[in-house]
Amino acid sequence: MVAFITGITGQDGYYLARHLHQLGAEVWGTSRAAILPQELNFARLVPIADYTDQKRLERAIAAANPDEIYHLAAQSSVAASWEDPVATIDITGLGTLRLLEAVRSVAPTARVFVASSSEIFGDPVRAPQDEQTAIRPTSPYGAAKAFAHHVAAIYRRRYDFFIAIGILYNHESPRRARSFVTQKIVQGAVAIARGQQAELRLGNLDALRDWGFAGDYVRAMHLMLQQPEPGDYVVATGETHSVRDWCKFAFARVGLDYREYVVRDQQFWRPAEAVPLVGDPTKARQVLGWSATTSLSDLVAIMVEAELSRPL
Ligand code: NAP
Ligand code: G4F
Repeated sequence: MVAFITGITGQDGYYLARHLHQLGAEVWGTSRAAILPQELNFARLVPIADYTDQKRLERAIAAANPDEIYHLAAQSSVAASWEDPVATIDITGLGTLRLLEAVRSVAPTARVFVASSSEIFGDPVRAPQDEQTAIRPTSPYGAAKAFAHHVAAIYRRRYDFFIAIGILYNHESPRRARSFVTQKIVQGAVAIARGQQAELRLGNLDALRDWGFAGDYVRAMHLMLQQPEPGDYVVATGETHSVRDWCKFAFARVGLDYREYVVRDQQFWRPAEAVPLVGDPTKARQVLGWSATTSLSDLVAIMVEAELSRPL
């Protein structure tokens, strides 16, 4: 089996590539980087300097001739999407359409996974959300993912392609970038415990999310492409936690009380969510036999331990 991953050096690309490799797949992956990290040395790198270059993508997919394509490449930060909404729509939204057009040209029989997001629900009408919840995004990133989600469903219907859509809720790991709140808290707590930092400035501590472990979520992506029919799946834990819970767990893990170090900063504040983003993963459990296996406290422990053992 040949798998082609866009965004292989991202958090999910890393875990997915390793998972597929363990399952015996030949793995190809795109990146703007010139080399892959050592841990991905089994994979074939497809350097892509510019994700708007559709012909380059077509040539790469044609060369790999993949059975499965996982489309992960995106500008994936909600906060950054407010800084550069046009680039976000281009890469995250139109980038998905370019990928689907490349599939139509050179790999119409490949099975395709498209990464959608719980951000498509924006300020949702109800919690938990499922595959039928109304799509009404509230950020440029959410709008870009809503476009990607719709166009993937349209291509599935119009061309009868096997396209699975994962409505992914927040998932984290030691590979998470610091621009996301979980890694910011973990790295902040460790730096404070080491005396390298005095305080940690955060936005809304009461923001509620459904946080899982990336290693669990990539298993769901693969399972979606092994089904007899393509479909949409919410991938989530079904549990709600706050940013404050992350602070509590992460600081406790290094022997500190977060209340002495965390400072509220308007700069990182987003509008409060009336209804929390939390997913109902019933369909994934029933159809894919998938469920999240890592609790929030275990996830925090994995990330704190990884941070403590990173070379200084
Ligand atoms: P990530 O760590 O940000 O990785 C995405 C990769 O896309 C990057 O490593 C980057 O690879 C590539 N990319 C291409 N164009 C880019 C651009 N203009 N700016 C920044 N990166 C660009 O994301 P992830 O957490 O692995 O998420 C994988 C997919 O799932 C994404 O589509 C994301 O939107 C979606 N998703 C993630 C979550 C989550 O909680 N992690 C939840 C819902 C949905 P190179 O730098 O190597 O080119
Ligand atoms: O970690 P975050 O930046 O992730 P966010 O915005 O939920 O987006 C992530 O999950 C989405 C799925 O729902 C993905 F589609 C997306 O690609 C990405 O992976 O923020 C989480 C929460 C927010 O409510 C934010 O307001 O944390 C709150 N927060 C509080 N203080 C902060 C901070 N977020 C960041 N980044 N930095 C802060 O200082």
